[in-house]
Amino acid sequence: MGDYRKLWSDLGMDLEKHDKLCAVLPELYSSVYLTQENRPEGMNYFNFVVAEVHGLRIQELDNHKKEGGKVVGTFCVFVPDEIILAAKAISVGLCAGSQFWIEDGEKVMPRNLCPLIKAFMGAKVGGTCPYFNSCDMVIGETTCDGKKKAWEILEDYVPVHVMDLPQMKRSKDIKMWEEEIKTFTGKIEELTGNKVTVESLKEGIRIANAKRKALKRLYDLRKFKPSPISGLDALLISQIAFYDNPVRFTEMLNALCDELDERVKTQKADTRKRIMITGTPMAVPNWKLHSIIESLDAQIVVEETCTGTRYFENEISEEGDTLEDLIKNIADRYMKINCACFTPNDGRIDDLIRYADEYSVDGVIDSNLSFCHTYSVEHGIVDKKLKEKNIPVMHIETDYSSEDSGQIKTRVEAFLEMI
Ligand code: BJ8
Repeated sequence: MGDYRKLWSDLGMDLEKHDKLCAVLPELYSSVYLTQENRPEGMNYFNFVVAEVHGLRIQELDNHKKEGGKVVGTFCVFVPDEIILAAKAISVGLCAGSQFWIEDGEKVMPRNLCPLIKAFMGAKVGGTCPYFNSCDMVIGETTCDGKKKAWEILEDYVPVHVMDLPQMKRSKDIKMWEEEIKTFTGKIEELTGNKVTVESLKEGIRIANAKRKALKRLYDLRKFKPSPISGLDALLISQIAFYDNPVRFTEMLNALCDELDERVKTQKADTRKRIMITGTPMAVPNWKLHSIIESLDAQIVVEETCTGTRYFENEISEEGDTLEDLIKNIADRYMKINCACFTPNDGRIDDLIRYADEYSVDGVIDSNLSFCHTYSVEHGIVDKKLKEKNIPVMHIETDYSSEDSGQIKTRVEAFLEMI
């Protein structure tokens, strides 16, 4: 990575603390990722993106801002990127997945809270995330209680706009979500000084749909036996999708899929168990569970999470001549995401049963970040419904620390033997 210290300092970051983070990440990445054998050539681009995660991409954001553009941070797959793209702003996902940020997060948040929330708060409070410090505004949402209340604290550090996400999916809720997207559009127009037009919104939809299509293509390739790409690599690609330039990302992912198309023609079957992960999102650099599972005789072939299928399933229709039409299409697509914040959330169970079949899954691991009540409570239903279909399932509750890694490994080993 080049020298970006001036850039980081101009962003108001704590350079000394940030140096400590920069010392940990490359080591973690090489031990988890670069030790994998027979990785596709196309992963070199994603290696490069990780190597430059606090460098080149931040430089791109800075250049965009110097030309008068705005950067918008998000924490949930319900925030419609299409609107941000239509207003010529850049959207970056800010969910944080490292234990490094927990200590600072706990200075402003209770300890018995989901690590994802403590980590993103810590990244901002400690001044160690250049993405956060590049944001002109961040978008919160009323999903779980922890996030909902975190926005009130975060407002002391950065302008926040909160989208009111319904908790049910009746037609009046979908209508309300449409109204919420309209308010959000006004807010983004005000921030950027750019009007969202039918043309610019159609272009935003096209860019986001193309990214979804490429991710779907990758996941379809994972249905082959064996999958031509590790679960670790697929997870990394999904994580990068949240902050890379979407057009370049789509192009590079399609190039990787071209390579995988060839790979599936020559690979041989193996004995590894095919695992589906479901549950809470895994924000970068949370590779803990994937690296444990794939160090055993198993391959992760699909993630029913927001860093997996929930991010890309269902495209948005471009049909319509007015902003009203397009916003309705956007609301319809987003309300198909099956997050445990909704009640009921039967769509998630249907997805799990369908994916188990489509991806020829041998077993499901329901992975839950500690203190995430919605997903933890929903595990009871996941467990019951999957067992009714004779699909083996296990539950893991964990955080970002490595203290329980040995114990998780033993439990997963036993599960793999059992299936
Ligand atoms: S659509 S999963 S990205 S809310 S922060 S709910 S882990 S306690 S992230 Fe999410 Fe949107 Fe739903 Fe997806 Fe639990 Fe933690 Fe809350 Fe979390």
